[in-house]
Amino acid sequence: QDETQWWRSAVVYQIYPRSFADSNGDGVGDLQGVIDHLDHLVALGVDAVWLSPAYRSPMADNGYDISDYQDIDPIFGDLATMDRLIAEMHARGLRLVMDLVVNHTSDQHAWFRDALTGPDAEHRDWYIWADPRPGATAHDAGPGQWRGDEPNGWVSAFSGPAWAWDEASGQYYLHIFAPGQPDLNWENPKVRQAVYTMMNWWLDRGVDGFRMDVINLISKPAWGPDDAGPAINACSVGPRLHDFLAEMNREVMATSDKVLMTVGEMPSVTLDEAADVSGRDRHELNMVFQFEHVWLDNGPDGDKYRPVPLRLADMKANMARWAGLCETGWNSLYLGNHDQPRFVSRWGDEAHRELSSTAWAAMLHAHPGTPFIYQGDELGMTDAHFESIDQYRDVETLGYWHRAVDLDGRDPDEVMAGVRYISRDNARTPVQWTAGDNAGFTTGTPWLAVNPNHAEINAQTQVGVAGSVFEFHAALCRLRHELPVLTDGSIELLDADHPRLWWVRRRLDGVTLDAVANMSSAPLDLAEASQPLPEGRVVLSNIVPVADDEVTAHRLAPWEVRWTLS
Ligand code: TEU
Repeated sequence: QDETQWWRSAVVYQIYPRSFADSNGDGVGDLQGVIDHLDHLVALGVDAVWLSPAYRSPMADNGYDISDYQDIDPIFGDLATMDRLIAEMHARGLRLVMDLVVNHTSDQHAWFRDALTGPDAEHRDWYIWADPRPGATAHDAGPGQWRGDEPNGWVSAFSGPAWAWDEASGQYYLHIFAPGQPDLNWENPKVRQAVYTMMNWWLDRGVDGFRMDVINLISKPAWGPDDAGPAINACSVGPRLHDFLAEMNREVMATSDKVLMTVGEMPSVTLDEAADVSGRDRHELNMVFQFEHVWLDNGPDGDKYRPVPLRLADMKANMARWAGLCETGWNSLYLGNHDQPRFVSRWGDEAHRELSSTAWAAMLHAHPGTPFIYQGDELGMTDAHFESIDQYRDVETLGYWHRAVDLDGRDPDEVMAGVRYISRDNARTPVQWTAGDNAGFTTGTPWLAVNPNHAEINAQTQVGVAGSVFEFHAALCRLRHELPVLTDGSIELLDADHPRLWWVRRRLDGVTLDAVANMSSAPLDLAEASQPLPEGRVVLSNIVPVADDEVTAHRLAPWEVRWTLS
């Protein structure tokens, strides 16, 4: 492994601490719970962990609303536990990538509380304030509802206006997400310096990098009263984004004596923009999380709660296209995280759960870029399958439901179908460690219901057990470290239009890796492929091979995936 670019050949595991493991019985996962399960990650063979926010927070958005960047929320532990986590990880050769949420703070952050004291407050200009729209009249409206004189028509990512009214000063403040997540004003150099100082403080504590939450939104565009639509689109890659990231790189990353990993989460980013952010000679970030492939099944107007079926050919084309990013910059590879449903439920087939989850994972890992495994996906965990809206906790889901059902009067059954498909809570149910009570996640009452299928799907029955989904993921990690072609090889997409066959060919220095999968629940006759499968050494498979079987040679079983090296 080339230490100066360790993140190119790494596999990263994402921990959402609230749902990972609870050590003290309060029903919420915590940092001690992470420490207790580090050997799970060693057995899996990942290189680094991205830890979703554990900072002090009133939890309006499960920690993506931070009230103190330099403290740990008591529900997760304290700074001493954090220091122990870093030490225990480093002792096992694991690196820690912290979540950095600096597009916005919590409305309980000391900076915002000061800003609220009035237009002359020291921190007033740390946030984004605007007068009511001239000439418009306001009516009283509940929190999160339109008053009628908002500065413009930007819509928050969690439904409703992106502007919240401050009665005391007679101004609105901008919040692209929840009202409890006011956007920071990055035009103010004091804001930027405060962020860099805080990042360096974490680097001094030993962290190895940052995953930067919606970092493409920090530079706001010039806007007028007639602007409308999702604020998240309007604010993507604003005019000074590259200046800000280059400055951050100079003030933080370049001053570190170790090689950090930085990944910018960037909804709506284009391929060209991502190439600029991650360009090797530009010194901004190492890589990006782009969103195009997880939006392919969004419905009309990009409404993800009115999903349409995924066409595999679209996914194949999209991933092949984004692979191009790795020529000059770098891409990250993911199918799921704490904001997406479980990919096995979404795009696989739970009736073929082990096969379809491993087929998807293998095809993801076959692409150029750094793969991310979201907690539980290495076990083939499924969606929550909640029956009633009362079971959901996610601020985005509940905001959408309120708007669609209570305000717009849509049919609850229809809205519920969308929620069940796409809700972020699908992937936030507790990690299933055992078949026992609460899946071994907690001795108390879990904050979000444990999936009853933990009786069948859990770590205990998979770790060290040949043929399990877990051991398949361990093989993916191993192969990443053994085969340079996975990191550095060229890529070719074969049979691009085939609706069920996924075939990717990687090449490097005379070595060819063919990743071939049947992405359907029916057998696939290989005569349908445009060329014969190459003979070679099978280095990865999710079925038990039948020696010299004529049938297996000429067809792929439902959801069979095969990596062949020649
Ligand atoms: O998410 C940003 C984001 O754009 C989406 O993933 C978001 O979940 C929304 O569904 C878009 O449809 C990041 C975090 O990952 C997410 O958990 C936070 O809620 C959000 O930023 C705000 O900090």
